[in-house]
Amino acid sequence: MTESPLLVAVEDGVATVTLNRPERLNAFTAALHEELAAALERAAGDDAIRALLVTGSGRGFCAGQDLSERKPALGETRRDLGQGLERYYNPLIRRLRGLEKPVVAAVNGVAAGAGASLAFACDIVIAARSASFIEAFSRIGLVPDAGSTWFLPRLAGSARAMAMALTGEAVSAERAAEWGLIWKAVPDDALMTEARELAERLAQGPTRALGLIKRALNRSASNGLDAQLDLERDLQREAGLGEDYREGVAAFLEKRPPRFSGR
Ligand code: LHQ
Repeated sequence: MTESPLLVAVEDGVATVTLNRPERLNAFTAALHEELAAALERAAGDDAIRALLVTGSGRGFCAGQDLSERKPALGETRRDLGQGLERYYNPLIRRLRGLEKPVVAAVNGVAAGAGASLAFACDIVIAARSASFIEAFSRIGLVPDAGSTWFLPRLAGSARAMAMALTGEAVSAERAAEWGLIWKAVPDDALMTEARELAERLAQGPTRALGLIKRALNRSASNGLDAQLDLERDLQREAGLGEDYREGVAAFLEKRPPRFSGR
């Protein structure tokens, strides 16, 4: 039996999603995309899942599109790569950003091409010190996709974004953290423990409020201050009606840790 390209395990409110094509550094195939889309749909609809942890098996995180699947056929002069983006990558990035639950990426090794985009689309990225981020697209005559041209300048600034995209040079995990591309770089052997602890902590948090925080920060990328102030008012109204707000305040006043239900 062939192994599934995606492993999903749900424990303590965390769905751990492991890209599982280690012999190809977890490069994306159509089958991997289909399984990832199903896992994200499930995570969105299942109240028992309150945080996601995305990682890769083996020595890589994700090497982007599996190039052997997209190789132009002999004699073929044109191939519409936009179709693959429309069908798989763009919905993936939209699903991750739109999922109103925290998504942690544990980048265990190289994240290249759309694999780097995948990491940048997650909410909190922790990387092993030996990991690296490569905007590999220009190396093969392509343009950064799956959100990279949106994420990079916002996370690292336009000078770094432009140099990464034009040169395709690898950026180490530590430099990525210095630049603000990711949350932090940790020793390789601490990666999974740290990432799991973080995901578990988030899964015990006020899930509804965490989802609204995510929505607010995502919208701030395109909103002016006035629109953002209005949005904060609306979201705070919503959060203030939640059970978790009542519990948070009660726990504070009673000097005890809160027990959030996620509602
Ligand atoms: C791979 C891959 C891979 C297949 C490693 N495919 N086998 C594109 C087109 C269409 C529509 C939508 O959007 C996209 C988005 C994209 O993502 S384009 C960018 C695609 N990705 C790349 O160009 C990266 C290609 N990979 C690499 O440059 C290197 O593998 C990196 C720098 C990631 C890692 O280098 P090494 O650590 O030296 O590993 P390696 O190259 O030896 O790779 C290990 C194996 O994995 C190797 O197979 P082999 O049979 O020789 O052991 C590679 O061929 C295979 N592999 N990436 N994307």
